[in-house]
Amino acid sequence: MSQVLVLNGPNLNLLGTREPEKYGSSTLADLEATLTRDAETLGVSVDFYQNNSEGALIDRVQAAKKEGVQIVILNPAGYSHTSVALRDVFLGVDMPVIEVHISNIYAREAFRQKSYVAPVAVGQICGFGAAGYPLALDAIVSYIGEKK
Ligand code: CA2
Repeated sequence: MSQVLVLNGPNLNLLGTREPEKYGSSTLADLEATLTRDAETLGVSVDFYQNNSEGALIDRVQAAKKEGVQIVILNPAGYSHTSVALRDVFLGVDMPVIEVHISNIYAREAFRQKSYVAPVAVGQICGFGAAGYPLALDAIVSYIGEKK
């Protein structure tokens, strides 16, 4: 069974508690429950990790490679716009990544319109709210199928 890791960056543990106009009213736990159900239907295994620290996120990707995870769904949050190191780990361990943003980063401040991860990602989904994560899971199933 294909293994997928869903990785969420800084402050996404606050989902559903503040700024619902930007990030919706679903909590991270709601989102993970939805993805767990979807993964069962799609026949993939899904694991979750959220951390507010750059190094912890990088360590989790390196560990995922050793665990046999095939692909990561990543919302790098604020690190999207700053972190060369979080981009480099995907190249370093040769792990495909799909980037997700809840909001449309291209319709927001100029500093959010550049993502360091985007050029090394298989693709990016943004602007569809929390629904972007299940969309990414669907996309992954096709992507993994095509790679077989
Ligand atoms: O739209 C996205 O998914 C973002 O990655 C969210 C980040 C932001 O820095 C990116 O530019 C776009 C912010 C995550 C903060 O999440 C919160 C959620 C609820 C309440 C407060 C913060």
